[in-house]
Amino acid sequence: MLSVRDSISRHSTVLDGVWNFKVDSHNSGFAKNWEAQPLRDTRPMAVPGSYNDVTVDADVHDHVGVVWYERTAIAPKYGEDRLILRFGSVTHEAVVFINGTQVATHKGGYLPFEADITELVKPGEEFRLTVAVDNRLLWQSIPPGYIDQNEAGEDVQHYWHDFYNYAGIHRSVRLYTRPAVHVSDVTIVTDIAGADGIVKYEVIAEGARKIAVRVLDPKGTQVATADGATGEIRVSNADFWAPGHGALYTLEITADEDVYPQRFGIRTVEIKDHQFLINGKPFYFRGYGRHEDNIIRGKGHDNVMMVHDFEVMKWQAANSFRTSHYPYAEEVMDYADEQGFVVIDETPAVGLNMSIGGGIFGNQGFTTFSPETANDATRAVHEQEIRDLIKRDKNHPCVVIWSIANEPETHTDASREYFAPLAQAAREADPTRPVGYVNVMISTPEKEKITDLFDVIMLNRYYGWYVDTGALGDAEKHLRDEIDGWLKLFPNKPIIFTEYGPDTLSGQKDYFRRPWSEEFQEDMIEMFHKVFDDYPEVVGEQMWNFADFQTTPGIMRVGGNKKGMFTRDRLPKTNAYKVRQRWIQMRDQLGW
Ligand code: GCB
Repeated sequence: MLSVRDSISRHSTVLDGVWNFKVDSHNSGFAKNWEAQPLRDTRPMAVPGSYNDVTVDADVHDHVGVVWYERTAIAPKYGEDRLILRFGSVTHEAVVFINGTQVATHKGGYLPFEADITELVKPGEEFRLTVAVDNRLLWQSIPPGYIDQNEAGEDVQHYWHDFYNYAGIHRSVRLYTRPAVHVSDVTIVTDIAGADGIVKYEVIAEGARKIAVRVLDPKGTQVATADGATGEIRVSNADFWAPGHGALYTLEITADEDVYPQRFGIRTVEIKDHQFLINGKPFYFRGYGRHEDNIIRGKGHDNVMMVHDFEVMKWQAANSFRTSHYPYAEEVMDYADEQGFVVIDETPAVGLNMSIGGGIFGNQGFTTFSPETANDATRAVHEQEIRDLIKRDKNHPCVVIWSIANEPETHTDASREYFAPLAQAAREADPTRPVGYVNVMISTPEKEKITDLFDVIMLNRYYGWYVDTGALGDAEKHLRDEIDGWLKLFPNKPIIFTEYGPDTLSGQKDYFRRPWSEEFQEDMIEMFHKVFDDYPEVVGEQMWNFADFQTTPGIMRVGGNKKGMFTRDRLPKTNAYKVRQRWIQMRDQLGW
């Protein structure tokens, strides 16, 4: 889905602010047609944001089910154009009403959706916008979960991913106008020929009589034009997008009356002899798995936090991150393009593994893939998530790998049956980028059954923490053995470590450098880095996690997951300085 962009033919307004809010305590609002009237007995709620931590009311924080948001707005003048209401994301399911009439439903908490509301409003008149938001996770949602009841008969949500189930209207809500005949999609694929860039484009604009494009360089100067819905353009002496160099061109598309500016970067991505090449040069990933997580806002997008996080990552000389474990806000992807950050873009398929729980161990008492648990319907939802993610993010030069799942079950025949069509779907949706999934510790090379379907090996490993706890000598041996095992089976696939690191309580000091201390984090991370440096096939280190983050409570978590390089308020743990030194050195040696 195209992002909202202003142009001569498109105008947008943002509907963020303080909305009315109401918890549907008995999940009976739909039956009672709450949308038909203005909501009664509401309380204020900020949009965008997760609602959970905004109030200090457990009935809001812990509610399982539906909450309602509402506001009024004035419809703008849109003449012959269409008026579109667009949500960046609503977690996890949304039903949207205008003056009581349903205009959209959407499942999946991390991708955008929109509705044409032209016929339901009148320019200059006020209308009521009501959004019912459901936070429930079930076996047929991505991520999955299930609900049972406690002794008091209340619903209890269970899920298997290690981050708090924040919910709400997480990203901006916009109203925008566009002509009835309009650009609805564009795919841009680039190549490099010497000093020139090759730009292939394909525009979809149903009903358009004439389609023309022009290419603007990063300074905004027109450098090429072409006619037609598809074409190939040569940009001579191009300014290539590269890690650390966010050079962005614009393909300005005109389809009859509509003008849509699509940004892109000219760059190539390729895997060759276990190397990961960007613009033909070996690239080494330095960075982290991250979360959209912050104090009070939960998963609500916030530009202040976004810019700050990138500043912190740059301070540390990181060059990349993974959008663990779901698609991030479009603003983040745009900013990564601009800042020249390299991104592994992940679907929300996390927690599809009944052999592990929040943390890593513990059989969950279910079979992962079965007619009653993750089944064909789950897979269809998962496939849609893959397709929709690729549709949204395909033109971002920052995205270099699609990660179709995090730590799913992959050691059974059922898992191969589940994943083979999904790997295929990702390749169909984007034949130009490498596809991978992120592998869990228990899926060792001897047991794992799906790596041959993918281009890269992405490993989350916790030697020294969940196994060999505190015993770094043993941990190192086991880590080396495992890498050797992968190389034997797949000598030509690059390996990226997408998670490693111990929980570390900021301020916990220890002469004996034991687990949970800041000293132990330094030692364990240093051991991993020493091992990585011995293997040219290891082409990336993304530690877990950029910052501490919120999880469900449990005996493995103290106020959340503490594996951050930084605290939840983004202050450095001791290890951050050490890693900074290493990464600055690497940046100086390898280029960005
Ligand atoms: C993992 C998961 C991540 C967890 C992490 C941990 O392997 O991918 O979501 O937060 O381990 O800290 O246990």
